[in-house]
Amino acid sequence: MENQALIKQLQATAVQLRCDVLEMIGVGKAGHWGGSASLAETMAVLYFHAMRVDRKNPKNPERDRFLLSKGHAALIQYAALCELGFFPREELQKVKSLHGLLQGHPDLTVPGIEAVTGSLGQGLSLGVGMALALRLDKSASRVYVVMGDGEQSEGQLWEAAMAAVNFKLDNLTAFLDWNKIQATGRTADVFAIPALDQKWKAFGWEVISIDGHDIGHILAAVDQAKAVKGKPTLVILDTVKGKGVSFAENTPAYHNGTFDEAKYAQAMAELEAQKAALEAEKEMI
Ligand SMILES: Cc1ncc(C[n+]2csc(CCOP(=O)(O)OP(=O)(O)O)c2C)c(N)n1
Repeated sequence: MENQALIKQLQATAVQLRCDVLEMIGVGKAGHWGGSASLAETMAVLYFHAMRVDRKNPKNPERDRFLLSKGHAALIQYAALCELGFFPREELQKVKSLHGLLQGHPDLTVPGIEAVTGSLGQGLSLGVGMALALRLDKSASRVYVVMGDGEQSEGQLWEAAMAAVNFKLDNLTAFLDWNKIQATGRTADVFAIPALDQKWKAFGWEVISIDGHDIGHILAAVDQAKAVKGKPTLVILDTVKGKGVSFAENTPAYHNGTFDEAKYAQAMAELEAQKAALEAEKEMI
């Protein structure tokens, strides 16, 4: 597909994923809008273009592995898996309910989920193990791990960062959703870790810093990471927490916030307007 058309299509997918997340949160129930919305473009690129996934056989050995280390943002992963047909759309209405398939954090009962995640700091360790196993199996599959910036204060993560370099895991690509806000406030105020890019470089990783809402940048970074030999790659995504809904952007309250009826209607209207604008642009290509 011509690049411009692909970019437009993935932009529209990202907006659709945000709509699905908002629908899952609904009115009057708390849900992780902020850290889900900041990831929409990355999830669109990974799930709808870059990764090999198989909805009919989710455990296909040739699939790429995806781990959402910041598992509290599960809603954006559920949205992607649902749009790809891994489970019926009705499940989105039952999210976080007692007999629903989809719970607050990724769980192995959900088709397409590789591991239970959400206890922050652990996903990269899982990714290292999977990448090592795939290499032993001489598999061409790759491992993708998404971490948060608040999550960077977890010590286990840095142990995994060293192990990945020690084992020269060039089949591992990690993403850092640098949205600058964590659960209780600005990451810089809660637990400051300056110069993250330099820290990862010093640990021996290839580091690529990009605009995390620019589909073209994300596509290029994924390809660039595949070409790196002998070491893992970290893509730092400069993102806006809550992206796509004006009043929720850059607002710690929407880390795990609630939408009342009016706010929900406004949020959905903003997303629908973005969808319509993208549709109109698509016709001009
Ligand atoms: C080990 C652990 N400690 C605390 C929490 C509670 N918690 C859930 S989300 C969160 C903040 C995460 O911030 P960040 O990694 O920046 O995620 P994002 O802002 O992208 O949603 C915390 C502390 C947790 N899930 N796991």
